[in-house]
Amino acid sequence: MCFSLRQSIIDGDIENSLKYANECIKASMNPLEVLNKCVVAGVLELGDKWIRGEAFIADLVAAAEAAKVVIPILKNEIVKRGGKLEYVGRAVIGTVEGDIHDIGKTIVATIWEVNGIEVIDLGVDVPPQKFVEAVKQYNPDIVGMSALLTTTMVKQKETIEALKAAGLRDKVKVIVGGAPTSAEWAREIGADGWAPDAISSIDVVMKWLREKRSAVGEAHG
Ligand code: B1M
Repeated sequence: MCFSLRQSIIDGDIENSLKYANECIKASMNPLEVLNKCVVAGVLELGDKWIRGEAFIADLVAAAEAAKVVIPILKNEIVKRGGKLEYVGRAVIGTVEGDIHDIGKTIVATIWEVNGIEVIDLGVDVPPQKFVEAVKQYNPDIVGMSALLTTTMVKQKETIEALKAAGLRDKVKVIVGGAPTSAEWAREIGADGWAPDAISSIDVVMKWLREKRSAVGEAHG
């Protein structure tokens, strides 16, 4: 079943991707494992083919679309199996300006949501000023930025600078991620945190939310 789902993602076949994702759920497979081993693995396998010249960009786009249709179904299942529904914090997330890769960002947003974080997803190609406006509008605890290109990583830095210039930097914790980024890069640009994948990003942001709650508790106690 996982193999069929992975193949449907590779084929960019939305109908079959939905069918096999639902079959995986009916068979009581772990939805997080299905996400990683069947959906993400399919996109990455196709990415490798593309690098070898065995697939076209249009194939990658179709695979990404199929993946994004399946992600909400798996998310619902994760919530059903005990993911949190009450919000413990709020985050604004987006893929930085010039970058349209959004599968990783969407998975990070999904994992945050099922752990009880209200997520405002600004989408892709988000300019620094749009992050600034979103912080003013939504007053989040966390700002998350994803970048998949070495040429767009610098926008994470520019966004942090824009937050500083707007006097908002101290109001939020900033986490950055995406394949070309690293802990060292995060430190260099003045982010508060970095995570290599969606699952480990939860430890980072939950720690911040716990610290914030206990600081508020102490102030009121
Ligand atoms: Co593009 N692409 N792409 N691409 N693409 C890469 C990234 C590339 C590495 C492929 C390669 O050459 N080896 C390469 C970048 C090279 C570089 O800069 N170092 C590349 C290139 C060059 C390009 C174009 C320039 C190609 C062209 O047009 N000539 C172009 C750029 C478009 C643009 O953005 N302006 C382009 C276009 C595309 C598609 C549109 C076709 C498609 C994206 C579709 C979509 O997302 N809707 C696409 C894809 C699919 C890929 C690959 C194959 C897969 C990316 C992906 O979805 N990975 C990718 C090669 C690869 O990664 N093997 C490639 C799966 C995803 C789950 O992982 O996004 O890494 P990832 O997210 C992970 C972690 O990084 C982390 O957690 C996630 C989940 O665990 N994470 C965070 C991510 N964000 C985080 C944020 C956090 C914390 C953790 O906190 C906020």
